[in-house]
Amino acid sequence: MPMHMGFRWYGEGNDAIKLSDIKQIPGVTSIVWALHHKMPGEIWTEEEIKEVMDQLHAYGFNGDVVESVNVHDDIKIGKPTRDALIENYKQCIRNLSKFGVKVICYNFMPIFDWTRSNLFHEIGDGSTALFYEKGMIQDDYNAMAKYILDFTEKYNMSFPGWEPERMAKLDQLFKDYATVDHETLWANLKYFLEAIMPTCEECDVKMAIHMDDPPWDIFGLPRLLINAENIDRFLKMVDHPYNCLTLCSGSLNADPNNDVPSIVKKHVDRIAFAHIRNVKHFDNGDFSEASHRDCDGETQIVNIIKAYHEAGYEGYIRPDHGRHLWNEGPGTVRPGYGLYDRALGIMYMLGVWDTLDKNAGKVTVANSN
Ligand code: DNO
Repeated sequence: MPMHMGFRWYGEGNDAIKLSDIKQIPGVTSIVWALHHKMPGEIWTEEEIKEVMDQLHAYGFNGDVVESVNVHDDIKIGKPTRDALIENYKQCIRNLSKFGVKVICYNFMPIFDWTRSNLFHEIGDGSTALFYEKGMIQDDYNAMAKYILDFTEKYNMSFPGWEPERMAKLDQLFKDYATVDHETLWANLKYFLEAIMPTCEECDVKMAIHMDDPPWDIFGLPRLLINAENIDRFLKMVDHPYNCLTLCSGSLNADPNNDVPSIVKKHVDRIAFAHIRNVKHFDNGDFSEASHRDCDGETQIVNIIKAYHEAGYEGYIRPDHGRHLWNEGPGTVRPGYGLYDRALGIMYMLGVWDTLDKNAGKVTVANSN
C-alpha cells in the first residue's frame, strides 16, 4: 500500500473548490476536512459528521483525515475547566471513529495558529503567495490580528484558528496565558495527551500534532513543536503509537536550520500525516511560500519525498499551501488553498514518487478514487 494522497477541502458552501474539481487531480484518494463552524471544545455530532462523509463518499473519496479538531485554550492554559473539555474531545474522537476517521490533525499553539504578514504577496511572476515579514510580527499582536480579521470580514470567510469570537477576546487571552511558559505548556500538552490516548487506542484514531508555524515564539507566547530536539521530546514524553506527528515541512523549514529529511527518516513510524510545502528565505529573516519545485525554495522537497519513499511510508500526505495562480486572488480563493498550485504540487510529488518506484523496480499502482 503506498502513501495516501490528500487534498484539504473546507466544505460545501465554504470552499470555492468543488469535490468534482478535486476528482480530476490524479492520485487523490483522501479529502482532508473539518467541521469549520464548530468552536474549540464543542462536540461534533454524528449527524454532522455523516453529512460530510456522505458527500465525500459520493465522489469515491475517503474522509480518513480531519484537520483540525482544535483544542480549547483552557486545555492549553491548564484551567480547571479542562477536564470537561477533554471529555468533549474524547467524544469527538469516538464520533469521528464511527465514520472511519483514522487521523486527527491538531495543534497546541497558544492563541494563534499559522501567522503571516501578507496573504497575497507578489512573488514576481504574476502569482502571489503567503509571506512572513519578520519586522511586522514583533510586538503588536492587535495589528497583526486586525490585518487577518479585516481580510476575513471583507471577504466573508473565516480561518480555522482565527475564530472572530476568540479574537474578540485577544487581550483577555493574552492575560490568561501570562503564566504559561514553555514548561507549563509542555505539562499541559502531556496532561491532554495522556487523558485521550486510551480513547484513541480504543477507537483506532491517531492524534497527529501539527508543527508550530512559524517555529519560534511569537508575541511572547511559547511554541513547542519547533525543531528536531523538541519533536524528540514530544514523542518520548507520551511514547504511545497513537501519539503522532503532522510533519509540516514548510512550518519547520521557516527556520532554515531544521533539516526535514532527517526528521522524516528518524520518526517515520510516528508520522501519521505529512504536509509538503516549500519555503524561500531572505537574508533578513523574512520568508515567502514557494512552488513545490525543489529549486524554488530551500526545504529540500525531493529529499523529503525520497525519505518517505525509502521508508515505505503508508500514511497520509497532502500538498500544503500553494501560490495563487491565474485568476485566483483575494475573494476568489482561500489564502494558500487555491486549486491550481496545489494540483501542480501533487503532480510534482507524484512525479518524484513514481520515478523512485521505477528506479526501485516497483510497479506504481494507480489509486482507485
Ligand atoms: C495552515 C494549516 C494549519 C493547520 C493547523 C492544525 O494552513 O496547516 O492551520 O491546519 O495548525 O491544527
